[in-house]
Amino acid sequence: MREEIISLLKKSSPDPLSGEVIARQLGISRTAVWKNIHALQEKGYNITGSPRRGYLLQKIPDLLYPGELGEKLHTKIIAPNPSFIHHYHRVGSTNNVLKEMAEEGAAEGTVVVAELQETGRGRMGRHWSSPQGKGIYLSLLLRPPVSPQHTSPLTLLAAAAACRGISSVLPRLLPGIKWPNDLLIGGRKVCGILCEIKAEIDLVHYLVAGIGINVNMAMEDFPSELRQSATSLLLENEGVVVSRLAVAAGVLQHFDELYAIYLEKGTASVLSRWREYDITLGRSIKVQGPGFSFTGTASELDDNGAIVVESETGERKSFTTGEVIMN
Ligand code: BTX
Repeated sequence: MREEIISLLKKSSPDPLSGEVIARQLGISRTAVWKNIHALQEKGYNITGSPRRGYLLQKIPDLLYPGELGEKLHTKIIAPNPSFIHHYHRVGSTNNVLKEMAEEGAAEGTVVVAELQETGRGRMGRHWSSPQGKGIYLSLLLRPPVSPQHTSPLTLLAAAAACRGISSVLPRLLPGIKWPNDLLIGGRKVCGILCEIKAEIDLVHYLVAGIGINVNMAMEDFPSELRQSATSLLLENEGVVVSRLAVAAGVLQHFDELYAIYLEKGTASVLSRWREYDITLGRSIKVQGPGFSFTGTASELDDNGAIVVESETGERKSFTTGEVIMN
């Protein structure tokens, strides 16, 4: 009912709509209209009411409500309708919430978004800073018909989709991808991606792609240890507030398009999109992870998205996981 009221108010805007008309169109009482308007105001919608003119929607909140996000999407697989989107004001980690849903049979394309993560996770058990209402914390569920060893391109796909989503709202900003999927602007991290899979040897049950984007953080919103290495879209946008709804919708829209291409045409199509944003290849780097470290020049991506590194002595190694440090 509330979504129907919002929809009527949006259609009528910038003119107000009387309680009587809303009540008649939705077949409810004027008291029910008033109660729903009050509930919407509590949810952050700025609706003014005057006894003679009626209700006027002044502003929608920049919260990632399914109705608002869904309205901006024209997707086929990822959140094809708003019922695929699950919004929380506060969670531990959106990846954890979505993994539980996946275990219970949630469909491919299900999306979880949150305003705040208490225990947002990065790779290898690291923490992801997720202050309330400042960033985008979203996870989406895929059930790709591929074997587990062929899922690494999907993490690259998530990075390319995030770059495209950001650029669709802020074309002036030029995010680059540090392999495999850190988005940097001016050398500082603006977005991180955590993909987790559940699989058997030759069958993927599901993959959860978690995307965290720093949108409206001022420098003081970051913990002090991140202030040298992190940035936000607001900071890169000369302090002008950025619509989280628009960025989240842009990312989901581009994810949907790239995933459809991936399903139809395979990995090579993803790698070419990823390369458009790459800032790693050709650079002198160190790749490290549990029990390994290798220094050399990032020479290419192999057919599966692994990075090939060539040392000074000509030794070549490829890595499917690891942390890249750029020299
Ligand atoms: P990562 O392991 O590449 O990055 C984690 C590291 O990045 C941390 O150790 C810290 O140094 C730094 N860091 C932490 N928070 C931020 C931040 N907000 N901005 C910049 N740097 C930061 C990256 O892992 C993967 C992050 C995925 C986050 C999403 S949010 C939705 C989903 N749910 C969830 O729990 N994780 C994902």
